Amino acid sequence: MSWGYAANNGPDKWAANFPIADGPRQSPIDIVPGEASFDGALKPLALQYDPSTCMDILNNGHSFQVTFADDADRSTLKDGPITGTYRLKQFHFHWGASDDKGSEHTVAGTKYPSELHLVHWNTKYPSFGEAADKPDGLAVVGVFLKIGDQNANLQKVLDNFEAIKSKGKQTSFANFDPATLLPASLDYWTYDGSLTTPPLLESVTWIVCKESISVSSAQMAKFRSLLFSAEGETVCCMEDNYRPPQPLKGRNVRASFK
Ligand code: E5Z
Ligand code: ZN
Repeated sequence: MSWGYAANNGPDKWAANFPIADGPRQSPIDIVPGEASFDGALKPLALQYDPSTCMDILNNGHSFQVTFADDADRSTLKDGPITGTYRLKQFHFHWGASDDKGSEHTVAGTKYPSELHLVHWNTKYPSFGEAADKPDGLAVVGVFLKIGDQNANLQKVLDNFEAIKSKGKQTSFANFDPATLLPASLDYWTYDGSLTTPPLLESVTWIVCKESISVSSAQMAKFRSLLFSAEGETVCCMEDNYRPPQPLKGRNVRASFK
């Protein structure tokens, strides 16, 4: 059986096939602001995104992802806690069955309805696949979603959901600027972690934004209109596709802000 988020193949079962699930730097974590150490040496994030690198939207059966051309340094992340240039590969979300849960990271135990992940890979390696299992291979920027005003930029993505309802479906999506999904402040917490889905590789420098972005409850409902299931299979709504917080195991969480 392949991994998922159901009782029989969900986060509690992943360790059977992916023993790194119990490793020293797993994600997500509960971020306790009072225990994070301010680090004045942390640089501001330098994000440079080219909307023309946006390619398509895919339902991969675990989430939906917007994929970017990563064959040149056109959409990049630099500075912050990282060294060198990381290229944007894709962004995706995690969410709940209702608005009271769904984020992967939590802040002092508080869950948000959803969490956006912008996934970048270190160009000191030749490809995403080569970077994905290196300790400094990936950098993921996490952004919490809260319920509030409808998000007009996110709506551009949601307007394509009819075409990607079931697992394996893909549709072209051009000229989208992922920077329009970022909060006004790029203050962040950072720590060394992992992919939050199998293969749970311990290769991610996590950069979690302090400030959340707004989304309407109707937009969250639209996330839940997607399906985990492929066409022709028993219909299964895509929801609760998040991993809960994992043990910190002595790791340091640093803050870019006081
Ligand atoms: N939720 S997340 O941001 O932590 C995240 C981001 C990216 C992936 C998963 C979770 C992802 N998964 C695809 C499979 C993968 O990209 O990681 N492939 C790795 C290739 C590899 C061993 C290289 N495997 N060596
Ligand atoms: Zn993710």
